[in-house]
Amino acid sequence: MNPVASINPKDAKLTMAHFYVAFISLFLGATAGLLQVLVRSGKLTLPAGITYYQVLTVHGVLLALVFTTFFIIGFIFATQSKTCGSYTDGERRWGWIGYWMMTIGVAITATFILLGESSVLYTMYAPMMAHPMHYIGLTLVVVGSWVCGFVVFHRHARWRKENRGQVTPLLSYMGVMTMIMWLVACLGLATTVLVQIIPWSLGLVPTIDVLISRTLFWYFGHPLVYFWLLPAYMAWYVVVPKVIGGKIFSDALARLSFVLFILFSIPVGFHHQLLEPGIDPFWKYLQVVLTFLVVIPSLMTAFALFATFEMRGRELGATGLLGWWKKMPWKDARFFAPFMGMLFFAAGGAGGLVNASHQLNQVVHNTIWVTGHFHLTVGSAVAMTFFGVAFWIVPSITGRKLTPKMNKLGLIQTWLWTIGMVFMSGAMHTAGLFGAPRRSAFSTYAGNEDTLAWIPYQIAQAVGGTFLFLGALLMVYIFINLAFYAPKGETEFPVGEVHDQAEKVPAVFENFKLWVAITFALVLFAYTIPFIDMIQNAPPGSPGYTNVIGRQ
Ligand code: HEM
Ligand SMILES: [Cu+2]
Repeated sequence: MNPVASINPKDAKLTMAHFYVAFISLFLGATAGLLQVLVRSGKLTLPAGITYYQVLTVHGVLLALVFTTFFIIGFIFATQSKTCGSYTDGERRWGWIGYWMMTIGVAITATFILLGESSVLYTMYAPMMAHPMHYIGLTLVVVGSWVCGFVVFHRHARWRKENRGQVTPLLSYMGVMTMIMWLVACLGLATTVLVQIIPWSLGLVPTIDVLISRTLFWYFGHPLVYFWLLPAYMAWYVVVPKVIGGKIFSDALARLSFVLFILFSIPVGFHHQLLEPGIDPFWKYLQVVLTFLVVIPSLMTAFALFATFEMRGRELGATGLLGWWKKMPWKDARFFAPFMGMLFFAAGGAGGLVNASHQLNQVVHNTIWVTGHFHLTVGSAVAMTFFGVAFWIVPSITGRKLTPKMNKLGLIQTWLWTIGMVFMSGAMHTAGLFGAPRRSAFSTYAGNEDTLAWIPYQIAQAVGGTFLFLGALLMVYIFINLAFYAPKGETEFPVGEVHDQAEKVPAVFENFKLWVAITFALVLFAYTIPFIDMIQNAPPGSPGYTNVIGRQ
């Protein structure tokens, strides 16, 4: 083991184990993405009986669920070990138990997707029905992630006990908040999977209530996107300021924004169901209002980040409104990648306002616009931030050096992703406005003229997707180099300090019970009556539909 590693090498091993799964998933998921854009351009037909839905299931599950979750948990473990101090042997053992549960779960689910038994996409909407083992595998992933969550809670509580009265390390606090959000969100997923879907896929019950299942899914599905985003915010609030040589604008503001994200991202799942019959418009309206409240912490974040940039720029002598721009370390991949992610996030956020607006949603619902949207948010803002983190965290915790060559490749990687995403996402947004559907293979719809107009955009999408695929390959190459081949040595683990003039941190932020209680109160407020409605007016359930011959 390397003595210059920036965290306890045993903790580093646990984090790296998570990262291996994450980057293998990135590689396989990006390969699926390339196949999708090629199929949709009309230039490729999938060979050997592989179906478009099967490939799309691989893509969604591996990138949106596996890459993200494994990277996030690895990242939270490393940042907590760095800022609170290393885990005890007992804590670490539980970390490994969680890791193996998740990894075995992924292996089971991946097997059944590859066998063609589970082409139900990553949202696994009923009444599409997968093989029961698909759901059982995913259950293991979720339960494993909970085990990891409890390790994070335990380490944080131990720090508090050992440092009574002091403000907890910001990164550890943020890790705890992220895992709280994840646990509360997962209650919805666990309910539909354990109570409805698994018994139905096993044939124990003949039908499923689709509306309830989807509602429980989206109760989970929206906070899921914030589970992806909050770790990127951890990097933006705490790591990026240090990378540019500045200070965190305000610890209290960062904590407040995390609290608000929890409150406003759980009781809002209906904004994914605006066109769902069977939900009273009033409750959709209410959840849309709660959705728009998330603008507050988003703008707080944007303000804090750009304030940090400006303060640092002025320290370095910048003047005028945008003088700081020239003072930023553009040649540092640890800065450049997350910064481009932030820019993409601003665009993605604007599109999100469209999605969440009831009337505009009618135009874009289920079109490829939506896919364009979330490739800006999770596919760029989050993914590029994670790449930017990987550039330093991998060598830092394994006791290696981020060489100038890898830094340069990191800059090229960021450009590939940026160019690819501008093309792909731009084409998706535009074609979506013309009505091109998401989740569809290539079709000329019997020569219908309106649909022929989509084809140029689908070709642009394929060009962008090819750049992205190259970007993903380069990222995997950089990861392997940093993990196994980079020279031994020290790499900074950048943890920002708070600005001297920042406000003190009020103790109430540390009152997790209070935030969870308010969250549940909001959830009950937003969901109780609609659920009573759904149960009282339940339609007859649906049998399962599958593309597998011989299974019903
Ligand atoms: C090589 C890079 C990528 C390419 C070429 C790519 C391409 C695509 C395409 C063409 C679709 C839409 C297919 C359709 O609806 O018919 C899609 C869907 C999707 N992508 Fe990507 N993507 C890439 C990277 C990512 C990343 C990094 C993430 C997330 C971290 C991601 C998450 C998703 C998700 C969640 C879907 C929706 C799947 C579904 O509708 O079930 N993609 N991608
Ligand atoms: Cu949402």
